[in-house]
Amino acid sequence: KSTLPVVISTWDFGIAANAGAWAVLSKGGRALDAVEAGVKIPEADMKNHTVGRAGYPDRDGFVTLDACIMDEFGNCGSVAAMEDIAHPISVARMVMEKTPHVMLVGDGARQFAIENGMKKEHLLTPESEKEWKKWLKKAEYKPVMNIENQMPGSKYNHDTIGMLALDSKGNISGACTTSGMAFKMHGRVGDSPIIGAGLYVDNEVGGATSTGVGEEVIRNVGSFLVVELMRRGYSPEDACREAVNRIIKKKPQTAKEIQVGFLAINKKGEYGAYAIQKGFSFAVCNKEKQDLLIKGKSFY
Ligand code: SD4
Repeated sequence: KSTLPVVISTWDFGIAANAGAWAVLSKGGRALDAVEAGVKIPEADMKNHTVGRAGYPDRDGFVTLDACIMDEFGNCGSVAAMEDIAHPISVARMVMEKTPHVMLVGDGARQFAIENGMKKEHLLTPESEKEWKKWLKKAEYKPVMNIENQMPGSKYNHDTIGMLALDSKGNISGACTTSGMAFKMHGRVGDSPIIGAGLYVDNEVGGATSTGVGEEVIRNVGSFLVVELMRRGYSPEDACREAVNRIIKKKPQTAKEIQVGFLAINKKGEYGAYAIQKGFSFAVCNKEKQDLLIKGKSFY
């Protein structure tokens, strides 16, 4: 349970991202502005290889980014498999606000971003390129569980950032952004830019977001499921646990080998999380404490 305003986000790099959101929320700003400002921090972080600039490329060497955003009115915008633009979350917001559409992908998303003043940049850093070349030697695609603990220079290597905020008026918005699974197939899109899978908010109920192997989240329409369970009276943690259980029940063998984590908040500011595997954490920021990190519970 938390006082308003409040912002929560996935993984320990969520602490820095929450600080960006808090700068907006603490001044009475809108949740939508807060989540955009917040997730732009890991998007810009050169040490973070799973979100935005400096993200790991796909197996053909292209950094392709996925992001989506959703506000208290149910407006949403999304970009997928977009190259050369460092802040996909801002492009997703422009899709939401400036077009009649919800989702733009690939070249069309990049073209729209550039037409709207975003800078074209080379996003593959020498460090990420080196990791990719190392990977190419075996070219074995096996998503790494809790990648943040296992990659070299580990402190800043994390997965997707999903963020949910309630502003001082009690309105909710959410954002989700990622470079997707490292060394994925070219053109692969995960759950993160898909409304209902990687992110969902409903101003009557609350919001949810996810991280981990996106395929399993898409199959179960994970974030929408979590929100609908909260609508039926589940606490945020119980709703996240039920969504995780669904994934495990459908594919028990797969579930043993992968990580998926859900994070949720309801309109009262109560929050919770649940993951398949140990190692998932989330960051919470409100008036009382700005850098709280909570270990998510897990099935295994
Ligand atoms: C995806 N959910 O593209 C994202 C990536 C992620 O751990 O969170 N990886 O499937």
